[in-house]
Order: sequence, then C-alpha cells, then structure tokens
Amino acid sequence: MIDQVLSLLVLLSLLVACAEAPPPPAESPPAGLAALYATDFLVGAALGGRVIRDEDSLSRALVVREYSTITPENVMKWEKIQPTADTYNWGPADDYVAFGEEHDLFIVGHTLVWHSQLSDYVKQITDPGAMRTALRQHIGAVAGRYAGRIDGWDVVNEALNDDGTYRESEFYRVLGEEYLTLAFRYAAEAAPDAQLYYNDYNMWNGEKRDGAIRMIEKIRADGGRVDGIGMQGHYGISGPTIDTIEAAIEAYAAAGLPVMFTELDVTVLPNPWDLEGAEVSQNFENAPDMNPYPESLPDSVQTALAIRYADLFRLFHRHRDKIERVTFWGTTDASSWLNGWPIRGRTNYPLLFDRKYRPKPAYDSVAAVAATPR
Ligand code: 9MR
Repeated sequence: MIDQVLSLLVLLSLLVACAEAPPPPAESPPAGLAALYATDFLVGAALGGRVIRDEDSLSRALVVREYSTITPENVMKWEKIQPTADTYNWGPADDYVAFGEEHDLFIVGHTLVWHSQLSDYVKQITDPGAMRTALRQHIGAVAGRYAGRIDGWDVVNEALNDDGTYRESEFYRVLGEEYLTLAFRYAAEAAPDAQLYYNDYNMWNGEKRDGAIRMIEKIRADGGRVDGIGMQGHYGISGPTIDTIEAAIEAYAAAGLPVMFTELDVTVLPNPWDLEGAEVSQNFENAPDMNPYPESLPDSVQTALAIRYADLFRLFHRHRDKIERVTFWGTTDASSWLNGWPIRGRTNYPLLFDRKYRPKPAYDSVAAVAATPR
C-alpha cells in the first residue's frame, strides 16, 4: 500500500514537472528595425523608381524585412504624376501603393505641392483663379485616387526659407499665403482619412522652426487641417547638434504637432560651403578632394557614422511620445540622392545598408539603441 502511494506520488510529481517544463524555444523575434522600435514609432524607407518597378528585388526584400512604412522618392511628384493639365501617369504610383498594401506597410504619399519637380503648365499660370483650379484638380485627382489607401500625405513641401519667411514659389507668387490653406483644405476634402503633413528641411533651425509654427497656426485658423510636421533630417556627421534637433521636437509638440523624421540620411563627404539641408537647386563642380572615399569608407568614418546614428536614435527614443515615424531617404548607399548632391558623381555612405545590401556598423548601433534599456 505504502509502495503504491509512493509510486502515485512519483507519478504525480512527474506530471507536475512536465506541466512546468519550459515551453519549446519560441520562434525568434521578428527581424528588422521596425520590429525593434515597434512600440516607439514606425521605421521606414523611401523607394526609388527601380524598387517600385521591381527591378531591385534585394531592396524590396530588405524593405519588407526591416520596415513598417514607405515613401515614394519621386513617382508621385507633380511633374511625374501629372505632366500636363490633362495627362496623368498613374502606373508607377499604383505599383508603389500596391507594394505597400501587399506587405501591410504604412503608406506615405510624397508630395502634393512643391516648387521643385513641378510641371511646366503650372509654372506658366499667372491668374489666381486658374492657380486655385490647378491646385484643386491636382490634389483632388491624386489624393482622391488613393483615398483610404495612402495613410499620410506630405501635402506641402518646402514652403519656407531658412529664416522662416515664405519661399517665393510659383504658388506663392500667384496666390500669396492663401495657397497653403487651400492645399490642406483640398487634401482633407480628397482624402479625409489620411494624415496631412507639412514637410521641410532644416526644421531644427530656430527661425525656420518658429516660422513653420506660425504658418501652421495660420493655416489652422483659416480652416486647414495639419496633422504633423515632417522634419526631413538631411544631416551631417556633426551637425545639427542633438540639442537643436531636440529643441525643435519639443517646440513642435508644444504647438500640437507630432513629428515625423521623413528623409533621414547623414552625409560623410566634405561640404566646404557649409550647405545645410536639401536645396536641390544647389550644385557644384566635382574634384578629387571633394570625393575622398571613392572605393570604401575608412573605419574611422564608419565608426563616426555609427555614433551619429546612435545619438540620433537615442534622441528619437527619448521623444517617442512625440515622434510617430522615422523614414530613411533611400534603401542602400548605392541609390542615395547624396551621391549626386550637391556635387554630381561622388560616392557617399549616408544610410544603414552598404552597396551590397549589407547592414553597416551604423545599422548595428541603431539596433543596439532599441535593445538597450534606456
Ligand atoms: O531623392 C530625390 C531625388 O531622386 C530627386 O532627384 C530630387 C529632385 O528634386 O528629389 C529628391 O528628393 C527630395 C525630396 O523629394 C524633398 N526633400 C529633399 C529631397 C532630396 O533632394
């Protein structure tokens, strides 16, 4: 009898032990930066034409693995999507949106109203009524076509000078500041469910920052809906300082404007003119000392880039309650616009993936920031 009770006890303890046995190893956590920052903000990349046309399957795989949001680098710009008043070129934009939907990504539209890459027919308009019509037609057609599918639009891009005054764009010359409110009102009409953003470079600059806040307060007072600020984020290794970027994030948030970092990259090449930002009309002659790393990036610069990215992502993480998205301007160093600006034909290294699609030390440092208790 005692023996039977003992064996029953042994059997019972075995059953309990089995019940408490650790579960089989869980599947490894999802790879990629978006997963690492999933509770903080979306992370994504801009897609160039080759990626959108499915001519670069490695970049597509990289985007699907790493990111939760995409932006079209060029295919939705005015001159591409509506080259004349009555011609539309939907194909590449349709492919872009389909790719985002297929992979369940947050899809950004870029950009409805911008002075650059603007169709000639718009540049020729001088009559205010005709300009209002052109704006409404363009925004209505483009934002309307993707209503409910594009999650957020850069409605107006780069409307300000660095001192916070209005840029003398075609729109401004014909309509004055009225065009800003109209753009946001037409976008809200055409795509009522999309987030609507104002997007610009050098948004850390105090004068520009204050000008942007004044401008958006005016748009809002006049009945436009603005849901957030796009700080493009075309930065250098040592500037702008983390403190200046931080002050801007705080100022926008205090004005009721969540922040997206929309076009992040970090140039490592010489910049003797102290150019800041992304004024696309600036271009200069190439020379050997302007292109110091044509073959590969020295370790010291690779490390400096990794440290810069870690500093930026520590800042972003600290302000994750104010930041909704961080988008890199491109997928790999090979296709970055910074190989061609402000000097054509250079070899730059501004992103997290090298020319062979391999993660760089900067990638590891961004991933490590997500993994470290901060
Ligand atoms: O990355 C874009 C590049 O391929 C184009 O040639 C350039 C033309 O204007 O525009 C680049 O993207 C810009 C973006 O649309 C707005 N902010 C500045 C970006 C870099 O110039």
